[in-house]
Amino acid sequence: MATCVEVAARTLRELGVRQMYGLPGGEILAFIEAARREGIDFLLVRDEATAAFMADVQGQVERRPGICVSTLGPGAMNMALGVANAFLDRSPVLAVTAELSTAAAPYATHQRLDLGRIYAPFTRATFSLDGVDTRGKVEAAWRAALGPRMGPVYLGIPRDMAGVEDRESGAAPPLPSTPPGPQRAGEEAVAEMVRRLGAARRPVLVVGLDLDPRSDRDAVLRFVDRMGVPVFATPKAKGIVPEDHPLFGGVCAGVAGDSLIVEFLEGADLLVGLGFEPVESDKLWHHTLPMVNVGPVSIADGAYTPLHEVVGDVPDALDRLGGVGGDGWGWGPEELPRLREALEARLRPRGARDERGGISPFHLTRALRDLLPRETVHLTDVGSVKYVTSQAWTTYEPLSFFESNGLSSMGYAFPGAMAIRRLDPHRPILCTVGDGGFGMTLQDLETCVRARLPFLTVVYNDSSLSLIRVAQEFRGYPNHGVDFGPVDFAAVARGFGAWATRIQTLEELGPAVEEALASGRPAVIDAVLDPREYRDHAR
Ligand SMILES: Cc1ncc(C[n+]2csc(CCOP(=O)(O)OP(=O)(O)O)c2C)c(N)n1
Repeated sequence: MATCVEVAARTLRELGVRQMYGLPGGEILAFIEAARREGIDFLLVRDEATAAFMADVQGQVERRPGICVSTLGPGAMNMALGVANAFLDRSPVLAVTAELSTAAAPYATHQRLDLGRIYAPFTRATFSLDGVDTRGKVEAAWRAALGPRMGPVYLGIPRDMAGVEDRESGAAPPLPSTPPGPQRAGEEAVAEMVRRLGAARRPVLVVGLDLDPRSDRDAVLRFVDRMGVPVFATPKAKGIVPEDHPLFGGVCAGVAGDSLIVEFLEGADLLVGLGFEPVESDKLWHHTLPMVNVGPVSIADGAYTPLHEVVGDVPDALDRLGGVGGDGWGWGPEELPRLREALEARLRPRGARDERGGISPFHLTRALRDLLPRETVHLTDVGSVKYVTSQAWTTYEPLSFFESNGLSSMGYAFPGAMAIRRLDPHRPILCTVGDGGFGMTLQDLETCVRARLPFLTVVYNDSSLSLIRVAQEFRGYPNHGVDFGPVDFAAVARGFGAWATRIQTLEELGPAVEEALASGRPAVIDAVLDPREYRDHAR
């Protein structure tokens, strides 16, 4: 007979799980051992949040749950950040933690936290195994992570489940491990959308994270071409519309040059979301401007409801919207190019460069784009760095740009790059991260060295929490509590066994990138920045 943890591990294996990320404590060892015996690999990382961010990015790419594992108490609390990120980035994740032994729970207080309740607000469902119907519970957890809207699910394993023989109660009927896909959208909803599109004079399209980047893409591009109006992408949908498309306007929702984009959106008479998800919008234009949406699930939430929604299978719905559009739109031929020029001017540094040296973040981003292949997967961290990279880095393919946006958490990009490398040993990968964000995750350079996960990280190093420094300045507060001392991240990275160098000028970038890639090792370029242009980007 199999124990509860053995059944849990076997079920995961049968669901196709091949790897998990985490950091153990004694209480979770039996589960990790059962998984090992099932052939599920466990990658030890140096912080549980790293494990959860990795599971999140893997989940986004594979559209099936990534698995992160921690012990109870402190490990579970550390992991919570990455799980919360998966919740607001709509990524399927199974977050497995140990729980207090069920026998001891009524008496023990050491490390006792009600993890199910702690995780509940930022997961789709929570489960705790008790040795009964374990297969059904693990399958239900898996299914809950997949939809209707994807997200993380919490699975607690009490310590004593290692020795408990599992039994089937016969009460839980087996269910398919994937939920059904979106239904065909209703006729009336589609007809009403056709009417609204027909009545619009100046519509724009907003492509968002609720799209399936693989299966929805072709229909979205056909729709964009049929409409023939400006199209914008939210950060997490970057690449679904190639950014050299003549109708592409820019990245909307809280990145560099946002006020220019919002002004442009205000000049539209209808925002047409294609899988738009309001969780990406850090402002309220989706609420204050007239917005309709076509998506796989409803985006009505709390007091927010779009003017009209078509909910269901997206490619089918878009194709049924027919040959809308034509020559009648009220957009002048110069309006989109004018926005693109204004955005470019907003991104470019103005005036003389700082005589103390330092590289322009905009020019650094563009130079990296020129140096790296078109299909590079770029993961960027939160901060001013994300503002500039999201707007200035051109993305051409779906799933080739990743950032934390719903939660906007620092410390995401580096683990995300680790996950991409685990999934694909060959694809070019770039991780861009501020010195603040890198300081939160750089210890996992050692994991990259140990597990042979080579990729290029470029640190946008300005010894400051720049985005917050700019916000402080805008509010008229004195500089206080936002600047770090200088760190030589190249020296630190070498200490972890990585290849690394430090650059002070843009001319040094090309040779540095070449050497970094030739090294075949995890590589860090510590780029010393002149961050003054960040002030303009934040407007
Ligand atoms: C975990 C976490 N803590 C705090 C914040 C608030 N925050 C947003 S951006 C930012 C500054 C990031 O600094 P850095 O990584 O150096 O990037 P920069 O802004 O300098 O480009 C902070 C503190 C956050 N988003 N996530």
